[in-house]
Amino acid sequence: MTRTAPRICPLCEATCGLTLSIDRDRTTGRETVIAARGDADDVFSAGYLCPKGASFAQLDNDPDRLDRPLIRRDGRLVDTDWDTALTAAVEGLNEVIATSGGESIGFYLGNPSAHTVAGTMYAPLLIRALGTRNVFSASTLDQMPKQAATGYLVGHAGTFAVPDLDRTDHLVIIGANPVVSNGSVTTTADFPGKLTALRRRGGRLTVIDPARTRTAKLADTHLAPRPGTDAALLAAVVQCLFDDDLVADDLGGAATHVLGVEALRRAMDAFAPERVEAFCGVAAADIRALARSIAAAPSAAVYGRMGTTTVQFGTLGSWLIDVVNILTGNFDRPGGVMFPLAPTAPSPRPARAGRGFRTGRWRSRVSGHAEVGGELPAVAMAEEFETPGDGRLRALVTVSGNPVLSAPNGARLGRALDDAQFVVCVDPYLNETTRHAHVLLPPPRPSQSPHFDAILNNLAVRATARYSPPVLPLPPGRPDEIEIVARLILGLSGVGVDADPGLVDEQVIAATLAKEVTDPHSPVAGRDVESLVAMLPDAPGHQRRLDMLLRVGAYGDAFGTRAGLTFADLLAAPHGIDLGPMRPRLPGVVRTASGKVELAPDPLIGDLARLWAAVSADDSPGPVAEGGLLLVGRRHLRSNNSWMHNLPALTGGTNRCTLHMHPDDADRLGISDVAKIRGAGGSLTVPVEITTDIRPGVASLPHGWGHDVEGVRLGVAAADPGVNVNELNDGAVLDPLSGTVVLNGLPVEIAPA
Ligand SMILES: Nc1nc2c(c(=O)[nH]1)N[C@H]1C(S)=C(S)[C@@H](COP(=O)(O)OP(=O)(O)OC[C@H]3O[C@@H](n4cnc5c(=O)[nH]c(N)nc54)[C@H](O)[C@@H]3O)O[C@H]1N2
Ligand SMILES: Nc1nc2c(c(=O)[nH]1)N[C@H]1C(S)=C(S)[C@@H](COP(=O)(O)OP(=O)(O)OC[C@H]3O[C@@H](n4cnc5c(=O)[nH]c(N)nc54)[C@H](O)[C@@H]3O)O[C@H]1N2
Ligand code: SF4
Ligand SMILES: [Mo]
Repeated sequence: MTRTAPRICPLCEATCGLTLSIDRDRTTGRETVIAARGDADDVFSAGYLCPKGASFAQLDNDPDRLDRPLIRRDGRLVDTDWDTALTAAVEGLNEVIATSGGESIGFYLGNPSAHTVAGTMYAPLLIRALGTRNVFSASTLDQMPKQAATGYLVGHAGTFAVPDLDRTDHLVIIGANPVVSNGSVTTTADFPGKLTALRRRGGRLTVIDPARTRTAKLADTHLAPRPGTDAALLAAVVQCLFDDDLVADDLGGAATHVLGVEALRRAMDAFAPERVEAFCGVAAADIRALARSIAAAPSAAVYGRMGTTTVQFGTLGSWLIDVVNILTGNFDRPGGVMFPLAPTAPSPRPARAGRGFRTGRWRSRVSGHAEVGGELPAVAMAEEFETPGDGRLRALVTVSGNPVLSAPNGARLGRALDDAQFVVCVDPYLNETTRHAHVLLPPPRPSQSPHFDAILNNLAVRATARYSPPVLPLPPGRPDEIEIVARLILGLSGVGVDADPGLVDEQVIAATLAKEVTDPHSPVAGRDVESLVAMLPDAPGHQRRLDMLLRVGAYGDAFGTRAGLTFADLLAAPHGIDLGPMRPRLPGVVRTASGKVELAPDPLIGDLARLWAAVSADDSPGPVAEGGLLLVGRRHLRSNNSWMHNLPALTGGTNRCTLHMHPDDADRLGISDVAKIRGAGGSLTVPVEITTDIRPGVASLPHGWGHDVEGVRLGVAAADPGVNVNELNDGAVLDPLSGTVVLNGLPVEIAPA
């Protein structure tokens, strides 16, 4: 017997709607997901899916996925029951807090947390319950520079402008490969289809990437710069906009909301295209043509991702991307870049000056790295464990992270975790990181978990409201991930791991509504908290919280005083509710101290000296040394960071851990099939694929491989382990404004093996 059920895909930022086929075993009555296809009725994705979504059933049924918690006894991880595991986790952490203080616990939040209700709505509360400022996440291996740049520009690090893909006339993609990644920090389903539609309506696509990626192959113009030089290239675009008088009149209507155009003009004056062309490896004429084509387009959107963030000048580059959008009149208007408004985002308030964005409110103990967005650099974890003294890390809690593979210094971190007093991991796999756990708490299968995109909706190119309830029931006594995290929180706050997990939600609801009713601009200003709480459904805590957020949000019913959304509407619409295209949101989104979009903030203008020094020191476009190349990353459509190499449907074929290099480099270095590659952190031997799809002087190697570690339970992945690219990287070079490590443009030496 087979039935179907809709379920939003949790595997990447595209958030496609899936239709799951569920089979019921006649004798046991047990239900299993057996297939997934795209949900044609989904209001956001209209049937799109990629191979990862299509293998949802394999992921759900992976025999290596842990069903029961593990606990360390006599040095070995063994099965235990939930009460024992949760109690041991809290006792172990409390002991560390009692002997060494809360600061001696580190917390690492990994990427899949952005796709779970537990990660988005409960993990932040767990951090608070731990009471530590040693918070690390995949953000400092990823988009933190974008957060910092946005923070300085609009005063808030979480308010991103995303390209209006459905309406733009000219899309400029820098350092991103959305045909493969399906888009990032821009949530849209079927990015490839959006690019085809752009071309079909007569629009232009420009791609800036040292590799001729699948995305670049669709472009009208492809520029291939030297890795790590985009900030200089963008500075030259800005210089050219000023110099050629291409700055939009009135900034396309945004001028009254923007400060600092003159300061910016002065700061960019030195970066003429002719001055940076050798450094960037892009002809001055091409840079000028790029500036002109953006300025001339009826609308244009410049969009940057990993290749612009995980580099030495990541924050400068992210800032200059939006500077170009602003100067060409493409900020906050249809066809340009716009600020999404999610259904659970607070209802818009009038413009007001805020406190602005600041970093360095605290610093890391060993290297003195500044806090950015409440986090310290992920690469600093190892030294914080290794270095004796007050405040030394003794314990780590991870939620959905695999930093031993995903971050530089992984081997060092692994050794540090071997010596750690206590490690708790919330993770479904026994992998390179979680094998160090003292207590390993596995969330249930995605089919047994609810789904709501509390974070990604804030990045969506079109607003929708969608919720997936669990498709399959949990076995009796089996907590879901929300309950696991909630019980840790209750245990750490002294209420007890056995308390009702819903208490966590009731506290959040009471605190949020207390603020709302006293805010004169809230749709529930002046109302009575208790009577609002009484209107929430008799339902699991996360659903009560979502109901509250929706009802005070922009599209909500304001608790019964206007027509609008409630959580019941989402339950009644299994394929989602469409809330329309993005709309202009200036000046309401601005929270800088001046109350304006600050085009030339001091920390960014200050960092230009570092960029200028690099431009002046190194005008040569060639490799750094004999055998020297710059290494960049590469993603594959059937891969997902470090944790999906265990599904047979996704492995093999072209999804291989190989080094891509240009034939000119291979000839020069005498390399045919296998190469030895050496970086500041170590060396690796890798199979080579020679291809003209990469710029000479640049090589690429994917990340997330290196599964040949003892003690992991990843049967399929271990059979084709690949190598861990992050072993080449000693993690010493960071973008100082964001604490983000350089992953793209890493200097390496390559020789025949
Ligand atoms: N060299 C190089 N390194 C990189 C990158 C690169 O481009 N080049 N990319 C970087 C980027 S962008 C990122 S985001 C990071 C990712 O870094 P991480 O987030 O640390 O690593 P992931 O590989 O995403 O690991 C995800 C972990 O979550 C677990 N997991 C999966 N689903 C769930 C779930 O539902 N709940 C819980 N609790 N756990 C779950 C998996 O088993 C795995 O252990 O890697 C970074 N590392
Ligand atoms: N299939 C698949 N999809 C994924 C993931 C995955 O692992 N696999 N990971 C997810 C995650 S966590 C993220 S963060 C996103 C990332 O999404 P993207 O950023 O779109 O993905 P990448 O493939 O890292 O693209 C970065 C591009 O930048 C180029 N590049 C490298 N250095 C430079 C440089 O200095 N300048 C310029 N201009 N370009 C440069 C690289 O050649 C590469 O093509 O993808 C998400 N989606
Ligand atoms: S693009 Fe693929 S992995 Fe991403 S949400 Fe859609 S089906 Fe899932
Ligand atoms: Mo990422």
